[in-house]
Amino acid sequence: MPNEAKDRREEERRMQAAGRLPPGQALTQKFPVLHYGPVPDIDITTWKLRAFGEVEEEKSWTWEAFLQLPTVTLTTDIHCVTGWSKFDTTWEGVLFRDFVALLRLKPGARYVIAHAAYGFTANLPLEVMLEDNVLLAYRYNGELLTPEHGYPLRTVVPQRYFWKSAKWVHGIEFSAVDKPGFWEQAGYHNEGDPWKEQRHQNAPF
Ligand SMILES: Nc1nc2c(c(=O)[nH]1)N[C@H]1C(S)=C(S)[C@@H](COP(=O)(O)O)O[C@H]1N2
Ligand SMILES: [Mo]
Repeated sequence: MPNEAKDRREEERRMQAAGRLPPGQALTQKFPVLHYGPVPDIDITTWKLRAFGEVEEEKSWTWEAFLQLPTVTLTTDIHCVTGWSKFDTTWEGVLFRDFVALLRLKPGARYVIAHAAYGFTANLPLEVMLEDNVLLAYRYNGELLTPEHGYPLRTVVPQRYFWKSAKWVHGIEFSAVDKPGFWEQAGYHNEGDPWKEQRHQNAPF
């Protein structure tokens, strides 16, 4: 085995032991691109982000308006269900929690459904989305997202497998009932916690 691969395996064992690399994951230095279907060609002049569902009043933001919102930058690890993890990815965007503070949620709001290009959706409980590291992200390493990685806007939910981080987001729905998203309907686990290895629907845990 070449030294590089050996070093990586060693690093993975250490990171697993240290509780940083979730079970069954391997480290990558690259930034793989993964999604179903083509990369959408988004016209930023007509793009809007719309918040709807269990809100007292629907709101929407043009790209210009969205850029006015206060942002945070955070560096976090991401974990894809296909088995790669990437450490120390740096994202800038609006903290989802701060975004929610701009709305008046109805008391029944319990789930968040991110709506993206071509009808793609990803669902999560509101309480997960309100954790302190969930972003509506539009910069990666200081640059606007590339089209493949979700330009103009994606969710970033580091504590779940990366399929829950929807690219090309244009709608945030608050819902009283859960609505399994695209990958969840395709057989992936509804919660998708990498620390519990919740990969597939029929996982024994
Ligand atoms: N709109 C949309 N977002 C998506 C997907 C998709 O198919 N469509 N795939 C998800 C999956 S399975 C993964 S692993 C991540 C990959 O993000 P990346 O291409 O930026 O690495 O995007 C997620 N977001
Ligand atoms: Mo994925």
